[in-house]
Amino acid sequence: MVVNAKDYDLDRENTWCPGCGNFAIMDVLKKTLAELDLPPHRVLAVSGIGQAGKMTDHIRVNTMHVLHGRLLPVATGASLADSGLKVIAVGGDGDGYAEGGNHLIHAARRNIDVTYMVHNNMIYGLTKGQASPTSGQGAHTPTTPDGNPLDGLNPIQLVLGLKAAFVARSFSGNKKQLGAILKKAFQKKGFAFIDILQPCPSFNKVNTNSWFKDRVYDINTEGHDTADIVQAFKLAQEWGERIPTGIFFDDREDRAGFRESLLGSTDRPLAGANLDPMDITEIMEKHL
Ligand SMILES: Cc1ncc(C[n+]2csc(CCOP(=O)(O)OP(=O)(O)O)c2C)c(N)n1
Ligand code: SF4
Repeated sequence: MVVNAKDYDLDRENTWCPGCGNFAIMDVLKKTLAELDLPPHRVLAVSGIGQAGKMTDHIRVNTMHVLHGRLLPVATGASLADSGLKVIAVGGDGDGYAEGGNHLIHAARRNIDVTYMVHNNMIYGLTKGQASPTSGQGAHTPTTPDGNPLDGLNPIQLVLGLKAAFVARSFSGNKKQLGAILKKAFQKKGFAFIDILQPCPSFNKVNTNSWFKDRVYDINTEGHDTADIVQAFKLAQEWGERIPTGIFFDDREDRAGFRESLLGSTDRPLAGANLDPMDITEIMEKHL
């Protein structure tokens, strides 16, 4: 089957603001799925509430638009239930690092077979610009009118610390790099995490497209060995005049995914698995 990027188009009104980084990310996602010849019926995109989460309104694959912060539990269930699905989770930095932060921790340590794309615009876009976990210290937002007293969360360090199978950062303004990273992420077995820097021209007037463009550089073209997690940690500490992007860590160990750990097999649907259920009649009778 030969799939074209246009096969993923959905003709629906789009409410993203002009100049929003979400357009480029969606464009690259569709092109990458086509490059990998993944037909729409074999893909499930799960998104949380937010501007990034609206992606599932505009891409013709199986979709679930779920509660804010809860996309990873749903993606976990779907990837367990059907090994034939390519499961993608898409959300914002608020969705994934604030309300959904606990799910991120356990998705990474369980090594769920999901590609997780976080559109990181360093604020809450949909709800009009409040501070998010990645907002920088001093950022003036409606919830931090005197400047954010906290330092921004570093998602790359966090997820490297969880030894996720694949850890990367890209930028919506570098479609070539984003496409190459997404392609590798989709081919990775286990949890593949990509933090994608994106401008929100309507509410983030500091971290603009040119602000990112002036700072980002590619660690892979500078020779970073993606098997070296210690060096990855060192690189991940950098944030300021230079911002490292690229693949930080690509685990060479063929670790079991969550499905394999639970079911011992990667190709059986959950419904067909022999889970050896125990008889709980005695317990029920004792306590009812
Ligand atoms: C359970 C729940 N909590 C909070 C909200 C309100 N809410 C909706 S979107 C959002 C934050 C959006 O920011 P982010 O996840 O970074 O995505 P963006 O819109 O910037 O892409 C919040 C707090 C909600 N809808 N549901
Ligand atoms: S508010 Fe920001 S994140 Fe939302 S669509 Fe507009 S530019 Fe994009």
